[in-house]
Amino acid sequence: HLIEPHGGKLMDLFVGEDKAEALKKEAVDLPSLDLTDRQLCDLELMLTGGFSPLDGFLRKADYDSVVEKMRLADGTVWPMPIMLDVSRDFAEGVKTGTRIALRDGEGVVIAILNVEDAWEADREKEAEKVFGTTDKAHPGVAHLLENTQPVYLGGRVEGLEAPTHYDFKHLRETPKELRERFAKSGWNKVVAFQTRNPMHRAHQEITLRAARQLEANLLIHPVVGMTKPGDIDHYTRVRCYEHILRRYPEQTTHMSLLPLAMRMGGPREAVWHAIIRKNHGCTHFIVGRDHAGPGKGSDGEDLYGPYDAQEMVEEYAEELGIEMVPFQMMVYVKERAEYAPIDEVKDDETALKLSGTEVRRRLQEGLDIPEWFSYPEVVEELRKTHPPKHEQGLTVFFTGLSGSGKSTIANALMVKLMEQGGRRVTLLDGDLVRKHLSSELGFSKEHRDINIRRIGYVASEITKNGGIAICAPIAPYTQTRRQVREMIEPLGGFVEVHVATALEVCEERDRKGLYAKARKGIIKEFTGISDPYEEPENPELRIDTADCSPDEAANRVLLKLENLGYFK
Ligand code: PPS
Repeated sequence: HLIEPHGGKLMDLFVGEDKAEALKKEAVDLPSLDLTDRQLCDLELMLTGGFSPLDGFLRKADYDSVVEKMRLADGTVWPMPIMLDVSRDFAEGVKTGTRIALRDGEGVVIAILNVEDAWEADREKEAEKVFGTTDKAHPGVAHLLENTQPVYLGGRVEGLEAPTHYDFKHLRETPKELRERFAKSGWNKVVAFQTRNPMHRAHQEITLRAARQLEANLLIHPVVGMTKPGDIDHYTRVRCYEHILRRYPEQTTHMSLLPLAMRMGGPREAVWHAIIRKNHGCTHFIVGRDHAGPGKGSDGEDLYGPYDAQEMVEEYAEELGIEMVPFQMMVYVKERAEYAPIDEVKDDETALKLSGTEVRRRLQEGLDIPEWFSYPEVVEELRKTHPPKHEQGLTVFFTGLSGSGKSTIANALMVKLMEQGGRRVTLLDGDLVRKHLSSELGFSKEHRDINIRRIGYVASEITKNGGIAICAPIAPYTQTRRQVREMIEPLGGFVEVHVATALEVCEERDRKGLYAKARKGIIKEFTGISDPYEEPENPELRIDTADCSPDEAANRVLLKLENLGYFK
């Protein structure tokens, strides 16, 4: 006998093959919505019963109650609002009774939503109640306030088919499949471990201790849907998990992947995680220090206390049914050569730990990560996807006025890099791009922004694949340059070089005769003359070509790249 699902019944919202065929035909004439990755994650767990007792997206009454009281309208504990957010345009004409075809990224109809409620919510209030703050440094809050569409739809959902995954198929199991596995293997006490990070020895220690204490089996249940921006991608993580799994006693431990979109909601999220694990047939759930923590707020203070999540799960323990296994932070005690909870370390002992930030730094610099911290095969796996800086891709982004010398320096830099050899280099010069990528664009703010985003996109792909992209557009707008930086920095290096040659000097040179034409009004919207140029405030490097030759300038860029660690 396995633990009861939340609310008493494991939901399965799929309609069955015959009805699915009929619904697919009906869907052709229905309004249809292409779901975001996040919505698709929510829908998948709803359909398979991971979100039992939900039978669809929250209706208005449930939403209000969840936000205010952490309960569905019928009183069942439910901490996280799950609605379908849509634009006002889309919502126009949608009313009670409207049926909407919900499609995945490839246009396949996954489910049909029967709209029961459509409303615009007070999202500041939702943030305050659900996340305890409106600080956008909190990723869940930022998503809610900045990237969530204004109209919420709620109502029952009919599932046609599960969203397709091509990766790690053999490791993905629905609540039903996991329950069947547990039943078959006679696992009636299972402790689940939630994670969004690679697992190192401290994590293994926690899970082993929990399983031993309880004499229970262990489920490693990592999130592979969406985690905190900047996290290590799930492909790398799953390969790491596969390595560490071999280090567990045989027959005791199982790993399964959870397509959850996390909100980093700390305490409320911990309660949600517990419910999801209960639905997957687990009897116990590990909650460690700072569970599902969003990090620090914009004031530099932690958004939640380290054990807030444990306290909230404890508060609801009775109603949840799944038992929490709380853990202190685990540290390596040097003198004992073993791990221990931090509160069990004696005064004369040395507690060792490495923060996630420190691990990332060591990967970046190619520095040692000790064996007490992580198994060598796990570290090696991480090093493959996180090579040291000098093996990573990189974008050098020049910005400056027309005639400032961007192209000349960019060319010289490219040639010098080719001379060094060993790196693949692509030059995305302003004129070149306008010929090949942006030939239809003019020089309005809108068109310039499109142009820069295209350059940014191409550069991000080059960077992601380990090459060096050299860009040299004018790129006059700060915000657009920031967007490009944000797009590229997670994938490799981004070095902004402001070619700060003064307008008078550029105009004096007037190589292409454009300034003369701009002054006469023959060319409109000309940067510096009749169009703005916003100077970069914090570029990695600023060069004025009035007092240095192209050779010198390119050399300064090379030295800067060296200084930032991009060469060995
Ligand atoms: S932007 O703002 O970044 O999209 O501009 P960019 O793609 O770099 O294009 C700049 C080149 O186009 C020529 N040109 C103009 N520049 C600025 N303003 C106006 N109105 C304009 N019209 C044509 C100019 O030759 C620029 O090349 P560079 O190499 O910068 O001199």
